[in-house]
Amino acid sequence: MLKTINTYGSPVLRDIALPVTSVTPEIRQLISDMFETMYAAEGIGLAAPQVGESIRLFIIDLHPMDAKEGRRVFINPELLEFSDEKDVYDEGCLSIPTVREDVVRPTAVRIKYQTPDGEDRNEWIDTFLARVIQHEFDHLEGVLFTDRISAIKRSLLKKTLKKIADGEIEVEMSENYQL
Ligand code: GNR
Ligand code: NI
Repeated sequence: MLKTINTYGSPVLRDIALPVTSVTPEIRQLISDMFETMYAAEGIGLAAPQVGESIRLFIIDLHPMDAKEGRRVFINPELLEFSDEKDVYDEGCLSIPTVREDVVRPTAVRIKYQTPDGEDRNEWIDTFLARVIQHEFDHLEGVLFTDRISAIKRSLLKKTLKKIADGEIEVEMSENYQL
């Protein structure tokens, strides 16, 4: 089932999400719904708070067109270490439609998380995945990428952000997507 993506101004995007205590059938259904929703919205990542569930879980698929292998699920993630090296990328967010801005972040991170099968993983990630992981992790802390740009750039975006908050700019959903 497709979920509605909450946009800028929705209070749930500012909440600190709660840990997932066990992977119940409801959580498995949520994960499945999140993939469906993410593909329909043509995103490469989605955090549970974006679909109204304030729990510590996000999904990523950097290559949605390349079948199922790219699907990643991160439950109760912790970012344990960051590279000193940083880079810049023009980020977007499904919850902030039409807005893209350069965000500086560490190039690599160490992430500890659980899989849906209850396994603990600990990985050093030094590819573009590290960028998306940090963006998604921020959602679990109530942080949006627009919080990480300069005050000047943010003030230039103020009108657009207000329009999004007022429901005048909506998330585009693709009409014919493939699961
Ligand atoms: O689809 C998305 N693209 C993206 C590009 C650069 C950095 C992060 C992202 S994640 C975003 C989907 C989204 O809003 N996830 O929370
Ligand atoms: Ni986002």
